[in-house]
Amino acid sequence: MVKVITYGTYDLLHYGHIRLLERAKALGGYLIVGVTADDFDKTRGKINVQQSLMERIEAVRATGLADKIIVEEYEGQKIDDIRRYDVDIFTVGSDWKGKFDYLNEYCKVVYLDRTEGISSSEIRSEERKI
Ligand code: C2G
Repeated sequence: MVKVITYGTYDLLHYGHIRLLERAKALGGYLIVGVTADDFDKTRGKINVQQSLMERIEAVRATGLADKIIVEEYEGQKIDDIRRYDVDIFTVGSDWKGKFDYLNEYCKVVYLDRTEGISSSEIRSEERKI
């Protein structure tokens, strides 16, 4: 079976995330989702994540699209995961286009079109207005 891996924060899970996960799953059949640990997000400049790691994992689990959920904790983990789980395809939204080309050495890299008009940051700022 073709194994696909994708990563993300999935804060306040929304339609854009779900569409990404649906298309990621459709690329293969077995989908591994890496959810970012809070400390890892801080190191990459994501400082205003609203939900805890457990809440974000539960939201991804609730979609029913992930066959396996792992936690992404450090820079460089993607290469380790691709090797550990014998991954065939790495995929992520097109907002990252080009950024993960280096993974082509380990598996196929696919950028899926980002869903326009929705983002966790927008939802967070809407919350502040209420
Ligand atoms: N996404 C999307 N459309 C949106 C918003 C997000 O397709 N409107 C996709 C992103 O491109 C990503 C996934 O949904 O593939 C998760 O998005 P985020 O939670 O914002 O996570 P991100 O910071 O993109 O983490 O190691 C982490 C990864 O590199 C990506």
